Amino acid sequence: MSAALSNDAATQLKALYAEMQPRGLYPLWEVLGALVTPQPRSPARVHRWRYAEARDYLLRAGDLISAAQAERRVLIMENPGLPGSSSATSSLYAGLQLILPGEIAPCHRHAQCALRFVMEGEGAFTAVDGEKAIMRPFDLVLTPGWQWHDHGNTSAQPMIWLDGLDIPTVLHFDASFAEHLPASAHPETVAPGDTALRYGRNMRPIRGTAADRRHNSQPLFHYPYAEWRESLENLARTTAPDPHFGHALEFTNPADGGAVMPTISAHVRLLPAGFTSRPRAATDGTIFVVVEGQGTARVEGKDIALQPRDTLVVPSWRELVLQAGTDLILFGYSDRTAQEKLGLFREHRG
Ligand code: 1HN
Repeated sequence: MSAALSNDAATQLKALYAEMQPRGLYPLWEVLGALVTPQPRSPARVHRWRYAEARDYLLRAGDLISAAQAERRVLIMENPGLPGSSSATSSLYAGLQLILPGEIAPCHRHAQCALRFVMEGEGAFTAVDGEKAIMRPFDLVLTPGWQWHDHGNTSAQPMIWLDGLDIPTVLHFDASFAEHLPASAHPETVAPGDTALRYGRNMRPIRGTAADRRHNSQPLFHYPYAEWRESLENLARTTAPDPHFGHALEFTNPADGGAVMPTISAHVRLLPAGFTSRPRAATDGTIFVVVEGQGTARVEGKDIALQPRDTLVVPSWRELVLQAGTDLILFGYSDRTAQEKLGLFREHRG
């Protein structure tokens, strides 16, 4: 407020607030500055989870509770600035899921969109509407909203992946629905790879014909490491790195050329050995996974060492500088596409 209140007015206002409060009425002028900030002021913090540490706790949980008992055996990576929220950023969730040999995580579906980014193990599957995606390290697998999904591990090793979901976003809109399939696994509908052949070759079955069996809004759900890594390698061989991103590729939805899901954007980037990015801040708080290499993330003057399989969260509007010691490959996901649809996304490139 510009001019100070008299003591008398201040006292009377206090009494007025106390009288209004039981009726659900509050003075905006007391809180306006905190509601409409000149810049984002996320309570979320920059945080890194070391993979080896989290993995150890996850395996210990695996000795005590089965995937079937837990429904999903997951350690939530909760942002220390958002306690009690089960959130990594204000809009997105991150967790590490373990499925042991022989286990099944039962079939369900929910309004929330999910991605899986494989950390270790090979040969377990996520089945989406009854089609298995056989998972290998650093594959991206989607379970878009309301698509049936179960997980199973028919391999001989533990399988661990990162789950990324829009749980806080759906909670924000009070729009959560979920249901279980009466059977623990969805009946197998087609052989693994069928969707990639039908919808992943810059072609698709003609709409409404007998072969058109996937959702029109997002038919694809498996983006294999072998494919994205080759594309990134080609960029690195043929193109100068972008000063802010290095070599970067976004995963797209072939239905509309946009982000993989309505609320989540996902990308990979390769920073060549010795590269230091220009500083950049963006409104989409981002969760990164280190795929290969070593490097440093500098945020707010603090250096965070990055090792393979570590998870790093950088909240909205924190200026990030990435330094690559060796070739550094990162996977990242954020709510950028949701913000773009709402006209909110902004970035600052320094
Ligand atoms: C979920 O359905 C999975 O299907 C993993 O694997 C993590 C976290 C919150 C809500 C639903 C899964 C989840 C989840």
